[in-house]
Amino acid sequence: MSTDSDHRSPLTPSTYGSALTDVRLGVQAADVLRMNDMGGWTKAAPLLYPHQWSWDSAFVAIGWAQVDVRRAMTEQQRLFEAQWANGMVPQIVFNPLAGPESYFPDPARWAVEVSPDAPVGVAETSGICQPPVHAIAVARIWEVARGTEAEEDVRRELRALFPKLMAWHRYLAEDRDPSGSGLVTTYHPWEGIDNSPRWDAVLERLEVGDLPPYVRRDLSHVADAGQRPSNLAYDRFLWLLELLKRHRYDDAAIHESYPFLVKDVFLTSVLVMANRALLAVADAVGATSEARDTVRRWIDRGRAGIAATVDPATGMTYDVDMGTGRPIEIATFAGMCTLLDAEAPAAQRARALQLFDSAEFAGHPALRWAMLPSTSPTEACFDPRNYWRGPVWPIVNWLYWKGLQEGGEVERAAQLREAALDSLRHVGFAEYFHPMTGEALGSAMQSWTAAVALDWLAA
Ligand code: 9WN
Repeated sequence: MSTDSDHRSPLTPSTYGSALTDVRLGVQAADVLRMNDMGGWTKAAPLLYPHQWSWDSAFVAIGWAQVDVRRAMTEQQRLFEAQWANGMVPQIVFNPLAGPESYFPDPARWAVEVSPDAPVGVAETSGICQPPVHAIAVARIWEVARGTEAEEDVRRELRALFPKLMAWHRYLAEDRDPSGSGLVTTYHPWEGIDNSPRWDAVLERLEVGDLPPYVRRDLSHVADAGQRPSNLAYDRFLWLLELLKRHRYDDAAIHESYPFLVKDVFLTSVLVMANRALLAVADAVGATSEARDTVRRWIDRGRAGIAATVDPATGMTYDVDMGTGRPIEIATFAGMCTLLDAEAPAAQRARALQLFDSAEFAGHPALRWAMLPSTSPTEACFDPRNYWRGPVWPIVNWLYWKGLQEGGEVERAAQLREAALDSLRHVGFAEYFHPMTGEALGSAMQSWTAAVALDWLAA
């Protein structure tokens, strides 16, 4: 039976025009990855971030998968070469060719050799970690490689990576949660969401001691300091680094006495999502049933932990400040974490989606695109140009898009993808952007922004 749409030309001027725009966007995104490619690993950004960052490299691998699937695997292999003996994948693997002036804090300031777990003779790293997007990336690489001539090569490499991913998730599920609460503890704002107001109260309690002098390197690479954390925030970040070093980066000692311990709902939800992805990787490599059971246990524990953080009044998932035992009641993108877990109870997901689309978040009437801002425009501390205190971060929206899609909210996911692609066509591959005006902020040519553009285009 023929329908109207059968008679419509697939190349009407408008569809042809937007297809061309998307081809251009894809070519430009791939160029950003190539430009930041250091041969096996990718700089997070050309100047501001001249090293390999952990969760950046996972997103970057997702982008590479659309350009060269083998190169995507190499990105993750290189990162995991610097994995610590306790399973931790470090936040930064330093570029040996970049001088000490290229970024601060540098390896000397981290001095991770005080820990018996730090890798020796492989690479210099920092002493903390970031959200575990890696298994999500690797599962995506596998999806792309299947049915292509690269399939068996990728499967072989997955076999080698699988135990490392297990060790990484074990580290988060156990060493970062010694009480078995289901919630992963974060130790430092640099574990992903640097100057988010989620950390303000904890940081304000901090008494900064005798801090060795330092020079910030970040401010010379952005248009104005108002887009980056304040000097006071930097002092506090660096004081925490000193304390972690005094604890020799030992998780048990850190959990015992350390002033920045937060049960982090976002980190935990990414781990649940990553564990679900790890089950798909387990299928590809023929993992043991014991390994699968372990992963399922981690998922159940994480899901229960997240459910316990839902605030009955607002429906938001709130982090828990271990210093006070109290929830951190700030409206940020982390409040709808339930959406990252496709198998969370339907009623919980429905409530989170309502919140996502409400005027507090993506439904705020002043937003240029219906995307999730890092902090709600209704919060007093909302600052639309400052880093994690208001701007939109495309990678965060990618994670929510994925959570919506996996959870079967396919139409909503498609709308989010459309909004995101439109924002990228206008803003380019900025690190983050102003939610109301679309002003590009932070670094230009940010690798992970280009990477999610490539994945969205392919979706
Ligand atoms: C510190 C690299 C990283 C991201 C973080 C983002 C920012 C670094 C910084 O850049 O943090 O890790 O110097 O501000 O907050 O999420 O991984 O892109």
